[in-house]
Amino acid sequence: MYRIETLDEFIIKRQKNFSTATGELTGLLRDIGLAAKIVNREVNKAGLINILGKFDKENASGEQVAKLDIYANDKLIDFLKTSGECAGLASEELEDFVPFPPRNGKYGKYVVLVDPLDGSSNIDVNVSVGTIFGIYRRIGKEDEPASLDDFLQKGTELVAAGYVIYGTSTILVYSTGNGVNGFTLDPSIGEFCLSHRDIKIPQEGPYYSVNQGYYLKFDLEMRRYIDYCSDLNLRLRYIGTMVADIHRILFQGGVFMYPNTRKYPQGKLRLLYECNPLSYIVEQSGGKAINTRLERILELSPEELHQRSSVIMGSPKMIDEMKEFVLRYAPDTVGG
Ligand code: AHM
Ligand code: MG
Repeated sequence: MYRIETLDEFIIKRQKNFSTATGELTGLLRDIGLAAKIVNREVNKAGLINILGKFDKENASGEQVAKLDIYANDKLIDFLKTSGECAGLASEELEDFVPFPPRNGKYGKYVVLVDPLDGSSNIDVNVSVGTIFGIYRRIGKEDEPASLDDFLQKGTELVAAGYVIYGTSTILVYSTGNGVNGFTLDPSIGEFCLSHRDIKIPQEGPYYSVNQGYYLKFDLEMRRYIDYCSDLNLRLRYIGTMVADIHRILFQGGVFMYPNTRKYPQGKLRLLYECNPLSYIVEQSGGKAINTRLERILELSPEELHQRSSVIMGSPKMIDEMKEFVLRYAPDTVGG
């Protein structure tokens, strides 16, 4: 008989496959799942209560943030701070990382990076938003508090990453480096239930996702590639919530691009808590993720918390095709 499998059950079952696992990462993932449920509750009732609107402050990247961003940020801190497994959190909403206090004299083994509410400009109009997270094992010792170096690790060092999409249903997708699985929140029982086992991105797909409004601000090679997508009659879909655009591509195939523009010469999206976790998921599902210099996103060396990057990710065949455009039109821009 078919029996549902909850996120907690799944995480614990996976932990048992690793004889050396101590349960700390398991606890951390469960805490993130719990925080996601609380954020989901608030996102769902955002239209009903007076939580919408803007605070009179800007986030660390100089953009206006909606109140729910702060709420999601605070909930993640609340849940992770007391968990004991996490030594600190860095977030799009905070200029500096937050170190967490020790438990029983020991600091947590892991640090977490988050974009608490991705796509926040979509909240006011009832369009999907998301949460993105990446987890690293700390470089520092357990008797020392978290330091910046713990957070400035390459994406290749991620031990787990994922996202939550608050859409027509709420889905949590994550990987610990052994494939990608998705869990849909069943509101009647308040549990994330395994709904998408071992997600594999299609080799190619019918969608391209880019803010075409910036077309004239992109470099020539990206314009030529976008022309090519259009010539192929690929369908343009751009939600303005990266999580939602990637979610579509993960299941139906396609390519997501946020190239550098004149306004954002390094790209707009943040390497550590937007590009890296989603690149990890895309790669774990069989896809590829690179920047416009054709460097693998996960191999980029971060220098600061809020570092930006250009990004192109999605179905592997399409990324390979995109590379050809860069090599043809701008061979000199290609990185080492
Ligand atoms: P946010 O995390 O501050 O909401 O911004 C990130 C978002 C991505 O989710 C989305 O792909 C992009 O910024 C949209 O930017 P633009 O409006 O420039 O196309
Ligand atoms: Mg955001």
